[in-house]
Amino acid sequence: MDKVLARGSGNPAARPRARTALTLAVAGVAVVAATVTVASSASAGTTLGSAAAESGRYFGTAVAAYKLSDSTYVGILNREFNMVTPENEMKWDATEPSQNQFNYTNADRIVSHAQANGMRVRGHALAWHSQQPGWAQSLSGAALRSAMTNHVTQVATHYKGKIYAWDVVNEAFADGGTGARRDSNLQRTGDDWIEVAFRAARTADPGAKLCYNDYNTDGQNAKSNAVYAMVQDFKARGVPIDCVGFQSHFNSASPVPSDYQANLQRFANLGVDVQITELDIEGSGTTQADNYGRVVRACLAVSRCTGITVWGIRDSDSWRASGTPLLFDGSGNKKPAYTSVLNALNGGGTPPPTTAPPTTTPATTAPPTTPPPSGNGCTGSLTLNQWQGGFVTYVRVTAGANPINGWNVVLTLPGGATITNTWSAQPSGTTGTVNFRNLDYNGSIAPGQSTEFGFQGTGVGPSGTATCSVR
Ligand code: 9MR
Repeated sequence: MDKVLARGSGNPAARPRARTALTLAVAGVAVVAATVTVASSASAGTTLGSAAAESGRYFGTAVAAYKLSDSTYVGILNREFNMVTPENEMKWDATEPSQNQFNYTNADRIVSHAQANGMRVRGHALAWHSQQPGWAQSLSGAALRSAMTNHVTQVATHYKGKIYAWDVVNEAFADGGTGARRDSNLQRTGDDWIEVAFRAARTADPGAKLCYNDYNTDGQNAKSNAVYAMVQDFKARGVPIDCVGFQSHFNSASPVPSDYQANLQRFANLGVDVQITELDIEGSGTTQADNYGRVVRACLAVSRCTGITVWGIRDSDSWRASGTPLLFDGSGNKKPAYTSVLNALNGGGTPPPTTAPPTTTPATTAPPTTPPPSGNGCTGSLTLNQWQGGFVTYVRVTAGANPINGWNVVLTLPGGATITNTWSAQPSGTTGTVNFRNLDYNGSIAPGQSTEFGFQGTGVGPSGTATCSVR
């Protein structure tokens, strides 16, 4: 389906070893000095794009055409990224400033730059209530519907074969607790405007993945539930949809949701790809870096999360520049958030904190007169996040009075529940009574300390406590 041979794209299974060998060979004499970096992962990528490609994913950025003459900007773009999204140049106002008169000059510059440098392109956005040209803003009813269909058809045809994925429809749902569609001139043409746009896009470019894209849908809430229901309905009725984009614009008022990964996973379970499409996180230093790491690890944990796009390169390029939300500072230097993202892509940040064994020397005096606490030696407590038709359960495993070096948690799922995805533990099955065993990195827990694993499923999830035993 890919028409552009992308740097770092293709069959994930075929690439990593070859790249590793090349990287190490090129590193040559520098290997000794670089031991600390290289040793952490035999196949570590050294740029965002190459690190993401190790797991078959892309790492992209929004690009503004007028910045393609800025050498610092282009240097970072070409070095780090293997997907680009035109930040404004493919929007309706830019591509069809007068009705049926199309202008692709700036969008074409970005597409040409991408093709010349082995990057793929996410098209953004065919149908949206915002950034419409004035002539479209003043249309309604059948005239607007037909103008929209024509726009989708013309633009998707112009770029046929050059787009990895299109944001066919952007931001069509309202914020707040209603789960309603957002009011707009497009919405007032009838509820079916979204599926009409998707069908027109499929007809025009059958090779592009077709995405629905929105914000404030990054965790489970009324808005994301409404998008979920739409995707479920589209899949059931054969409306062509291949992916859902999660914009992921975060700040202190809108932080990374605790169920971010679970939310990506429940959409993936509907049979669509999920993509993080406009990531930026306001902040600085360690806090910002940690949040970026969480987002990247969430995507990596969801097999159908196919890639991540940040919404700009340097902080100064951001639509929210004052919030310094990106991976490079205004001078183009890598920020701690960059390192956190690269480490996460390379798998370096994955293991949850497990507490080191106590460093105090055991007492050499008289043996204890009371026997150490007996029993199972660990406990398992469950936190359930339930929604209609699905759930995520987090299990906290806590050691008793003695250190433990391996654990088993056994619990029984309610009838009809099926596990679809587990992280940080190895499950024995997906229904009924399931035994979860620690992984290599989280079996050892110091006295009184804990670690956490989780699983997602369909149906009603378990809650309460689980039986924990030491291995
Ligand atoms: O980053 C874009 C900015 O340059 C534009 O002025 C703005 C106008 O609406 O759109 C910004 O990009 C938006 C994207 O197209 C859709 N999701 C929200 C993004 C940030 O506003």
